[in-house]
Amino acid sequence: MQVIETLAIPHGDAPLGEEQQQQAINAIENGKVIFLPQLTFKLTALEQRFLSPNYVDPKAKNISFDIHSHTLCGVQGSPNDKQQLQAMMKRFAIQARQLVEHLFPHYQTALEQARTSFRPVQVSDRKTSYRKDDKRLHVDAFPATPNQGKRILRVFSNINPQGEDRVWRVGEPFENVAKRFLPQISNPPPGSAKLLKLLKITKSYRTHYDHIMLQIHDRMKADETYQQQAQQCEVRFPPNTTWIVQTDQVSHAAMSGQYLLEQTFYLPVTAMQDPQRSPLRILEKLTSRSLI
Ligand SMILES: O=C(O)CCC(=O)C(=O)O
Ligand SMILES: [Fe+2]
Repeated sequence: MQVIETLAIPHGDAPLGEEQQQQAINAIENGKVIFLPQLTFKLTALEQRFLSPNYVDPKAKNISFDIHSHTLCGVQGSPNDKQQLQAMMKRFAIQARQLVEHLFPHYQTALEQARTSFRPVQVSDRKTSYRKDDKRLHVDAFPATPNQGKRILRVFSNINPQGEDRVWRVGEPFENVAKRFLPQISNPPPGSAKLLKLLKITKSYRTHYDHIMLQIHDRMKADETYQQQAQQCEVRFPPNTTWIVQTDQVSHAAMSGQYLLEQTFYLPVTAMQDPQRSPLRILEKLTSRSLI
């Protein structure tokens, strides 16, 4: 199975032909990684100093930025450092948005821009619990931020200055993952979603869809046999390249690499060219019930 779709576009704002736009939307909705080998995010001379793990709060694994509230989290440094880091991440956020709007004009009005992250910590050195360990194959699901069926679309740029690739493994199609793990998943205890919301453990209501996606995420990561034996392939993203993935659908694991910028978007399923390809509709088909 081919997991990568390579698109030769030199700039995020270069006009795309109808054919290239169709290629992009088909690839992303079919669960492929869109790889843009020519698309580079450039740091200014002053920003080069941020290519160090020293600006991330040791308790956080990355620095995150919210373009709506203009807040930076997980950062340590002088007010000047923080201001420049924020400017760098904002620039990436704006470029990522332009890129996605150019590639997928169909999504433009429905896209919601979520967090931007800068990941300056070497992935292979990171020690965490299995649930938080992104070196294990998983599909994304966020415990505190239910997305209620919306798609998670992420733009990544490797900005490593030492020639180091970002190395991923990409696993089997979502429907196979779902068929494998669904039989193990039971309903949440009655009233638990309301309680989680009341106690502010979740930012919004954890729908049945969110419950299943979190369970799939956790069970994939916890299953050592699955990690080793599931169909998978290694994918390497060299420095100065960009890639786009719907990480709720594409089983992935980040094995090594340092210095990555990432932008998350949410997209309602109804904005897709073919909503039947979404994890929500696939899970609804497999469970024969409505999940949101
Ligand atoms: O940091 C990376 O390369 C990807 C980690 C991951 O699993 C994600 O961002 O969803
Ligand atoms: Fe992930």
